[in-house]
Amino acid sequence: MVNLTIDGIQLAVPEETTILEAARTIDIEIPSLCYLKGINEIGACRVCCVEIEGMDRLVTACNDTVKEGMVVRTNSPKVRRARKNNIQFILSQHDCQCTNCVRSGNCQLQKLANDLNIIDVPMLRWVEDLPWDMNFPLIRDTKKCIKCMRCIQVCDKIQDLKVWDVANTGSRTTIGVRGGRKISDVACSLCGQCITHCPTGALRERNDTEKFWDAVEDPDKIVVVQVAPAVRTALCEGLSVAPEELPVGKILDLMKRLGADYVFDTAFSADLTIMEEVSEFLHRFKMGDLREQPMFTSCCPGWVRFIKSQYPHLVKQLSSAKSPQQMFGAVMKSYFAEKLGVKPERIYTVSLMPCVAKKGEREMELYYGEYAGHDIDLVLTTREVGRLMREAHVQLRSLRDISGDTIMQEGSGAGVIFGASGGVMEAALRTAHYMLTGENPDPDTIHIVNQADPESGLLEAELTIGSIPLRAAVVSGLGNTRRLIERIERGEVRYDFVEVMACPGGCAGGGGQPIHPDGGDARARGAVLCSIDKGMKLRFSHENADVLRLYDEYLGAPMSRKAHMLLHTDHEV
Ligand code: HC1
Ligand code: SF4
Repeated sequence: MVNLTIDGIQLAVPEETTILEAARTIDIEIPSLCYLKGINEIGACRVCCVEIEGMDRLVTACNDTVKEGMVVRTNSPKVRRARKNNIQFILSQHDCQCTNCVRSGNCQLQKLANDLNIIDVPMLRWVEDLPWDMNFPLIRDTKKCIKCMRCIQVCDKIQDLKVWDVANTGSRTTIGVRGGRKISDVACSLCGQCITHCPTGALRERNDTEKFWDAVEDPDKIVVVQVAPAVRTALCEGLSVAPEELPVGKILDLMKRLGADYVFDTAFSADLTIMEEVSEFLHRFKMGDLREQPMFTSCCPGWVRFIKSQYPHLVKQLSSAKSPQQMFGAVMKSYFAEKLGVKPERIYTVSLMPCVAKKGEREMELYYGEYAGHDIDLVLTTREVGRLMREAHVQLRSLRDISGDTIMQEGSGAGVIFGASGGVMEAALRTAHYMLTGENPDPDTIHIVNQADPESGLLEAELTIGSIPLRAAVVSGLGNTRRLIERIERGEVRYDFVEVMACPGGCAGGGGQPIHPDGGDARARGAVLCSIDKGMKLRFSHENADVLRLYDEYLGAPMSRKAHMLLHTDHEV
């Protein structure tokens, strides 16, 4: 242990502890901006500077470690002046139009400037402004970039894609797409992790909220909304209330209040995905086609973009089942349109998703009978839903906990856990057990969802269903995924079925979720989904009465010709 004094308080901490972490153990919060524990500890912004007795120069607390006998001052006049100067220097190169910034009220720079009592905006120096494709789902505003390097580090260390790099030199130094290329020309997975780790408004999703207002105003459009599993764990965060205070039923009511005609829970189509994906898996598995093993889940569009750009030879191993988002749209524009007696073109499908890549996934077209456009017309992130709610000044206390509309009202707990890493696999294994043995397993004995190792993002399971041995793996985070795929490719491990989610922790940690200074807690959000599942009567996708009716009245059976045309896709095209 190392003994030191911080602001007159004596303490002992393990060797190699940074001054910033040591101070936190005694509840002294040293202000920081670029710091992200374990990911970005480079002292770039110098906001965490502190004074050390006996040293002339100030040191950065985020990457300087404690020394025996060290005396640290975190709040001396010299420190306060330097900290203020450092923030003023950053502000001098920053577009300070806070009033119309998407991060206003949730910007770490804004908060720090305010906390440090900075009321004079220093003279604006020249601010770099690189051009950007505003149609791309991920938007970068260089004028808001503070060169903290978090995006570079997250994309490199967590997602292993290295999309961002330092651009220009000297006073024009900024961050841009590596090699000066266009974002649409590089292998961005659209996971949005750089957005949720950006301290300012330099990165955001494309704003699609106006399209929603246009749709609900259009009398020819029938606006049909679905709410993804992970949205119900996080929308509450923007309102600073507990998840129980904003259950999915209230989100459905919110969307009706905003003008939607019909509202549904994506858990319904997650159950439908399970029916198709498990049937496909068992078919591939029984055929013993090892060329095609393991079969990979395909519901995460960040992962699908990743495998297509990084491992194109493995794309054939993706399940051909569309994601729940896409299946929902396909069913709406066929079965549901028929039930309503309207043309598919009148149905306008909106998805509320914790995800930025879903905005890219919607480009997938629906080919069925006559061409009917896209399965999904509009994708809004959890953050955009929060903005719509504020814009329409809907008060949380006025929302009622309603049910989704018929005839896609039911969603099982298995569908709900899709939103946490391991949830798709657990839901699939519940139904695979039933399909193989004719009996339901005890769902509480399959421990997969939200159970992956926090370090590696990986969970491996060997299980026997009936008399059939199965090897499954679950992984989240694209860097973790790359490590797993390389082990599979080297023949070190063998699996039958692998679930991959691009964002650490799964959709709960999605790039469209509310933003927190430390990136947010995906595992805590996942735990909310697990407890919702545990509290539900319906725990199995294959017992969803509305899904069964859909097969009965319309699709025939899982993997039928009609199911194939509507609910599956060819990822290799
Ligand atoms: Fe997801 Fe999915 S779980 S991909 O994370 O399969 O976005 O929540 O909606 O489609 O159901 C996201 C979440 C979501 C799909 C489902
Ligand atoms: Fe990298 Fe994901 Fe950001 Fe794309 S969205 S740049 S892959 S972190």
